[in-house]
Amino acid sequence: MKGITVAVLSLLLIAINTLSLTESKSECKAWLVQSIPTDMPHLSLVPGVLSTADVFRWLAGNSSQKLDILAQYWQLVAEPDDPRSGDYGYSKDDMKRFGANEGFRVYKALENAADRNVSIRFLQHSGVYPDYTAEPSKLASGRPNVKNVTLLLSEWWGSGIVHAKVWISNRRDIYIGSANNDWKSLTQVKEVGIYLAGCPGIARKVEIYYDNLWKLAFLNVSAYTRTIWDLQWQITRKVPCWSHFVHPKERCRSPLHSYVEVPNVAGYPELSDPYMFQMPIQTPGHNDPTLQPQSNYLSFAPPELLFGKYQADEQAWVDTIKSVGVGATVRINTMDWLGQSQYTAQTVYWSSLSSAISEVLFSKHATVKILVAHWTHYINGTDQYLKSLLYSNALCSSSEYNKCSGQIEIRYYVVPGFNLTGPAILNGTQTGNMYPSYTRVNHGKYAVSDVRAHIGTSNLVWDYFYTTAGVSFGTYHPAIVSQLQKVFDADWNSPYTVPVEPLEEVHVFSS
Ligand SMILES: *[C@@H]1O[C@H](CO)[C@@H](O)[C@H](O)[C@H]1NC(C)=O
Ligand SMILES: *[C@@H]1O[C@H](CO)[C@@H](O)[C@H](O)[C@H]1NC(C)=O
Ligand SMILES: *[C@@H]1O[C@H](CO)[C@@H](O)[C@H](O)[C@H]1NC(C)=O
Ligand SMILES: *[C@@H]1O[C@H](CO)[C@@H](O)[C@H](O)[C@H]1NC(C)=O
Ligand SMILES: *[C@@H]1O[C@H](CO)[C@@H](O)[C@H](O)[C@H]1NC(C)=O
Ligand SMILES: *[C@@H]1O[C@H](CO)[C@@H](O)[C@H](O)[C@H]1NC(C)=O
Ligand SMILES: CC(=O)N[C@H]1CO[C@H](CO)[C@@H](O)[C@@H]1O
Repeated sequence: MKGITVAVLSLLLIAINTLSLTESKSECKAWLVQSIPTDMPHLSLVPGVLSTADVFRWLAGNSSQKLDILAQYWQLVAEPDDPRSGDYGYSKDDMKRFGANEGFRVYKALENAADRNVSIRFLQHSGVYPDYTAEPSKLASGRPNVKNVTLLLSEWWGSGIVHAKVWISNRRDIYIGSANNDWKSLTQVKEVGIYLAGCPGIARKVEIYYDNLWKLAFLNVSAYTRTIWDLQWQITRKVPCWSHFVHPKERCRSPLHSYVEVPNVAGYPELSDPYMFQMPIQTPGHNDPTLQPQSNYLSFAPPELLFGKYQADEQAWVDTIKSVGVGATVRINTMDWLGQSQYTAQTVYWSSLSSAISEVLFSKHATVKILVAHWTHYINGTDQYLKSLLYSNALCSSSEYNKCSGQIEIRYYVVPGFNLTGPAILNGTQTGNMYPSYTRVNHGKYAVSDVRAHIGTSNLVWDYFYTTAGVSFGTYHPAIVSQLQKVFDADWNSPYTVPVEPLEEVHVFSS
């Protein structure tokens, strides 16, 4: 058993060395990518950031051999004439003003790639009402070069979905970020991602994760899942039988690529040395004249889909927070924030990120700025968790023994028009809505310290790290770090944010 582990590890090391050699000769380029909702005239634009619609069109347009897409759902083509749609009842002029044509153009670029005989794979969750998987099915229909698969992670983890948004073209060009394959994600929702062009070494690694998900879709779920007592999270839940949450004696052999074993430990502990790839990346959107090789990483969720020595997505977020220098600032942007689970049968209490934030507040005097979305589908309970986090400011200055001068600041991001969303006509009646359903929201998921940038696909809620498919790219590249800080600051300093107020302090023993 030990011999096998050592052999696997040395193979891994050889693979890692080969990767860094080939990659250092390559011309890997990275750009930050955003979608900015219409009608936000007071948001200052950061130069050199690409638009999601352009990047999606280019990824499809430049694809000549292979195109792999991971999506939660598809709604690239707007449906203002479908009474079941959240787009219903808006006029052609309205749709044009909303930018719906950008989604249509991405769909056409995919259709063209399909017609060029590019080998295409679409893997998605079941999609959303009313279209579900209509778009990928239509693209696959009658085209043997296009494969589409629906993967329901709830069958594997009890709850959870495919939530990663990833495009890989020609095994070298990649998008990772928050944007769905939805016209609204291009012009009505605030999104942040990264476009990596000419980066075969990174693409190959993301493709392994893609292949793992593809494989899951064809395995016999009942043969490969167990219901277990999860020692770490203190709930009973369903997991793949190779999960490290399953006692080693009952664990099955993983049909996927293997991941480092940590004996005598339940679950997936933090790795002291997660795999980082050292390589130079050009940043044409924000020039870094030095072009030194920097440390970069990928991280994945849920942990049962990890391979090699990659870290779990939760660790990559925690390590990004903890990467902050003494007296420096961490910026965190998310749609949802909860210190617990959202969709599990039993509720998990989850303090991983808030603990990391309070730790750097105390020990490093860090400033932590957090932007959370406030919109139509805002989750109840968010405000209480944010206030509980803000209470660390009171703890920080609670005693004369404390040498703590950090500061947590939290703001809601309120996209104007968020409370006037929905179909224009419902049951034959004008609703007075100004924008279609599921629009006008800050949906990006990233963190950036003074030294490290992390761009992900997951909301900051337990489920996204333990039952839901998510991918992040992270880097210590100074140009990417500084440009991502600028993207955050443009939002933070805009008129579209509102401070979250701390709880009133209650003095109990005032003698
Ligand atoms: C290919 O990508 C480049 C940017 O990387 C872009 O300028 C070009 O328009 C794309 N080509 C097509 C056909 O989409
Ligand atoms: C499409 O590609 C496949 C495999 O790459 C090839 O076998 C097939 O002949 C191609 N079809 C056309 C119409 O070019
Ligand atoms: C799936 O696995 C279950 C449990 O091992 C078994 O009973 C069933 O026959 C399998 N189904 C298929 C299609 O192989
Ligand atoms: C959230 O709280 C509001 C106000 O108390 C209530 O109207 C709404 O139904 C709640 N939403 C959910 C999903 O529980
Ligand atoms: C929508 O929200 C804005 C800003 O919070 C508020 O001023 C306005 O009154 C709200 N409108 C409706 C219809 O609720
Ligand atoms: C619209 O009509 C349907 C069927 O007639 C009904 O079930 C539904 O509740 C109505 N919705 C609203 C918002 O009135
Ligand atoms: C899983 C899934 O969505 N499959 C669809 C793929 O596309 C074909 C059309 O070619 C549909 O028939 C499938 O239902």
